[in-house]
Amino acid sequence: MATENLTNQNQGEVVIVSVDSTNLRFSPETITLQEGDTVRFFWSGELLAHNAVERNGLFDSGETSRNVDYSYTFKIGENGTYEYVCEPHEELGMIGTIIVQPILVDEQDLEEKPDEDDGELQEQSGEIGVPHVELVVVTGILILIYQVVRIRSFGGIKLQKESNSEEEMDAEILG
Ligand SMILES: [Cu+2]
Repeated sequence: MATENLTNQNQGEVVIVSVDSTNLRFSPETITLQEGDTVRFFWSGELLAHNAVERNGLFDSGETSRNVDYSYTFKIGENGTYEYVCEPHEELGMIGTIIVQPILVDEQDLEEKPDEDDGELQEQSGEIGVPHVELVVVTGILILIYQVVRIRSFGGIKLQKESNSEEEMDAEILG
């Protein structure tokens, strides 16, 4: 299922490899593709007959020819570096390289998702941090209020004692 999605998402580029003016070199000699992309070996009316054969047989354009139009599409999972040769001219250095990179689209999605999670976790810890500061401030204010109330109630007790002695004096006067 996932593989089908990857194939559909990737439109696939086609990169053409031909033979250069020396008649003994692929052009370009090295190409870089992504999985799903296609290499197209294409030449016509060449002086010499050539072919393109991957060293491990992954692709093979067949018999050497002065006119070749052969394509190979790299499948998902076929990332890697591939060397291919023109069989009659390999010893003369007619060798090419294809670098096939894995598709990055879904890897990027996978990389982005943990980043988003990290961001959420950081935000959450930030939210926890703010109440901590508020708690300290509120505790400090409560301690201040408690002390103010204590001082005021001591004053109140003194006032009560004073009024008590006044009452006593009144009682003495009345008596
Ligand atoms: Cu050749």
